[in-house]
Amino acid sequence: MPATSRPRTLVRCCAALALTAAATAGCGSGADGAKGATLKLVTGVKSDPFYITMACAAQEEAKKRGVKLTVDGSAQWDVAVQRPIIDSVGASRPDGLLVSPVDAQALTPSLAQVQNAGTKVVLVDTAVSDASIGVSRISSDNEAGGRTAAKALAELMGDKGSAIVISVKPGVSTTDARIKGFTEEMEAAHPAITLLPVLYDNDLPATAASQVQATLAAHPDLGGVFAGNTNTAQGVATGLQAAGRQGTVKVAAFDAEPDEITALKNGTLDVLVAQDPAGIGAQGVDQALAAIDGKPVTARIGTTMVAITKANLDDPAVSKYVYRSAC
Ligand code: T6T
Repeated sequence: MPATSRPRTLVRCCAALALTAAATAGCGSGADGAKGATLKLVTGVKSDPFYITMACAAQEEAKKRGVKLTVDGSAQWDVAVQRPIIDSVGASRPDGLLVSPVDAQALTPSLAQVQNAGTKVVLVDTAVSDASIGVSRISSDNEAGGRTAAKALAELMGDKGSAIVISVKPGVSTTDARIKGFTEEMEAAHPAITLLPVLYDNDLPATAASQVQATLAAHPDLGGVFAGNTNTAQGVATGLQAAGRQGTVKVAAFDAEPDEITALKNGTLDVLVAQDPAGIGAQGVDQALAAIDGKPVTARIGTTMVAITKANLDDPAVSKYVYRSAC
């Protein structure tokens, strides 16, 4: 078995520990065999508070575990931007790679190459459809999050009028699941609400702003919007304010970054489905280190989500899920 496929850090730690074996009990047992491992994190979008919060917690966990973690990410939500980053990170042969692939198909060949070279791959937040990729997958239950948003929005709309979903791009595992959960819940439990065709904004707030204004012009009875993530929610809020319809058109949005919280406070957004990017990041490090150390790994981990409204925002048990814009 080539050296790379054996938990390299285990080898190094044993060598290091061997020196001190005289003083301490046996190697690896109890000792953190993954100490000194090299880990890399490639996020979806570097400047996105969701991924900043994830990276901060992953860094803190890595420090606690005595391992080096370097973070990189795309400037925008784009396969053509993220693929070369994954390829170059992969070429550096880290012991572990935590990655949020921005598409469920297009990045599989690159990730397979990294994994086949012996790097332990952990999929954090988004995933690829190929189940052979990754030793662990850690994310919110996005379909359930979509259902929660539908229930909340239907109630806010008084169970009538038209509603629309605006999201990032087709082919993104997380946001596609949110749309699925939202649509199924609306169709099953709120048939009186007319669901307009889904629009995609390429993760650009300005596009979401013009899309919501165009929809208002075409559908004056628009009563609700489901925004699939942070940038979309920002754009929807801007569009409703520009149209003077903030507060009359109800909005359920995913995520809880600072601009969304401001819009929640001023009544432009009504309910946020906040995820736990910090938990995803920290558990990503732990799962990667367990795999590197040849210890049991959890294949799938579902993380916490909370619904935030103006009414419960000041509750510390809720506000702790507001995303950071810096570590
Ligand atoms: O909603 C999160 C993340 O879960 C999703 O995969 C992409 O968008 C965000 O990063 C928010 O911008």
